[in-house]
Amino acid sequence: MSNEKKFYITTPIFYPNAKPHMGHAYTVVLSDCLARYHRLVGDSTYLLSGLDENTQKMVNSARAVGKEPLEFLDGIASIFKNLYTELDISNDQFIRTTDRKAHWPGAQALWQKLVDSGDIYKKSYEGLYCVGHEAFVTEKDLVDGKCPDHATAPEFVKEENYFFRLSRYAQQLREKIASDELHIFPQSRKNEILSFIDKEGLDDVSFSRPRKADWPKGLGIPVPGDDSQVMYVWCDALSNYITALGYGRNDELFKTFWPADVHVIGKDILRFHAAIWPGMLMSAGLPLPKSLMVHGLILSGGKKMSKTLGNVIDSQDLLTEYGAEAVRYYLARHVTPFEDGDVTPESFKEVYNANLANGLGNLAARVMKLAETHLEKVDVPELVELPPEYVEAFEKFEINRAFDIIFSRVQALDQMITQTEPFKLVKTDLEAGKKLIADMAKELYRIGHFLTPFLPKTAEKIKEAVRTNKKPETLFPRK
Ligand code: ME8
Repeated sequence: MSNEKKFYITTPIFYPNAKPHMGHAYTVVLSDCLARYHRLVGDSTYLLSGLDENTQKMVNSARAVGKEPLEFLDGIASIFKNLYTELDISNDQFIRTTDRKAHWPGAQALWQKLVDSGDIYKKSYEGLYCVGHEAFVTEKDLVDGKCPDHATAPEFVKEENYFFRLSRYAQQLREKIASDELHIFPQSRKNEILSFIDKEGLDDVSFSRPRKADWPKGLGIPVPGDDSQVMYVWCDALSNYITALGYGRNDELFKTFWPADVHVIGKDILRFHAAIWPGMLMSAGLPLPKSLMVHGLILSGGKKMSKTLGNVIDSQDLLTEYGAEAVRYYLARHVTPFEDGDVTPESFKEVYNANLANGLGNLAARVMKLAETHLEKVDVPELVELPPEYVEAFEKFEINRAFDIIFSRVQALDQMITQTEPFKLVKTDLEAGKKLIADMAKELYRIGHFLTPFLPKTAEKIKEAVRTNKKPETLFPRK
């Protein structure tokens, strides 16, 4: 099925100031489903994820537990990596922005391009810095003097910084977004950023901070030519999308995979990705990403689930209780990607029992029990064509819809068994009964195939069961 196409997909690089939670699991599961889908259709696919490490938040968290920042980072990084392994995330690379070999040369090369374009200048600046956002905020962003997202008061900062001339690119960028050259999904987020540009324009951005005396060596990328300054964390972080491909050091992957086909992000970081990042790329004369998939936020008690707010649901608890496939199932199908949604342990259990234990798992057992009893073998289809509406849903990043399409086939097959009663038919018309059962087993095989992007292990077990004509072990025990 190979068609020589490439697909480069990225997740945000996360702040390692605490353990990952369901929100992070959500982004990486959606990204992984997309990556696995593109591998399924034969695209040469690259999935990147990682950590955004040169941050004040992380230093504060490390010190709060009495650890050295770099040591603290290694601990959190291994927790993230374990989560990815458990969730079966097929990332090709895990980039860390403290990585001086993989990340720093590219970030500095990109900075130099911005300098060469005349887009970096020095100015003294005073403003309010929200450590939670790792960004300057203004009075009008605050409620009762506090950042409403982080429930903390910003710090007043007065310093001399390098600035990036983002304002220069506002109009050009507006056109690229309006024309979908940079395609923002969903439409509502595209409108949001367009109206932001129209109302407020794009201000130049503070792009460096004075090096903090209490930061350890090895944290913070020095500004080329000025060691007293480190790159602003968002400038450093956004560049990961190209440094990971070897930009500025060994271009091979970069040439193959850039521009990104999609950056998957949460709506909280839309402006950084829809304004600052494309601005940097334009300044450097590099192609823009083709699209942004901007998903909603997972809420807990009606508020954004966040480490800073302390209302997280630990993905580990659900993983231990239900397993990775169930967590992937819930996140990919039952959280609507483009809206916010509350996740509760109760709803998790309900859909698990209804759709996995009693639904898919039970169906596979029923069909394969019939096949094993009445057939010698099943001729599995050699080439399984993907339903066009499933392909279309993936192309629009409507991952839950693609998943629903497969589950409607699960239901249809279930109904077919109930209506046609093949276990009775084999008694009255053996050949017709066997033909019916073989058709059902083939449909089960196709369902297995279509499930590959979402539930890779279950998909393989189902296909294997049909291939070997054997009822599989219980796929999803009732809880
Ligand atoms: O913003 N629901 O890192 P971060 C859904 N380092 N997704 C959520 C979520 C929630 N409640 N909470 C977090 C940063 N996420 C920067 C990014 S990229 C160059 C730098 C997911 O650790 C979602 O993808 O705060 C969100 O955009 C991202 O984590 C923010 O992660």
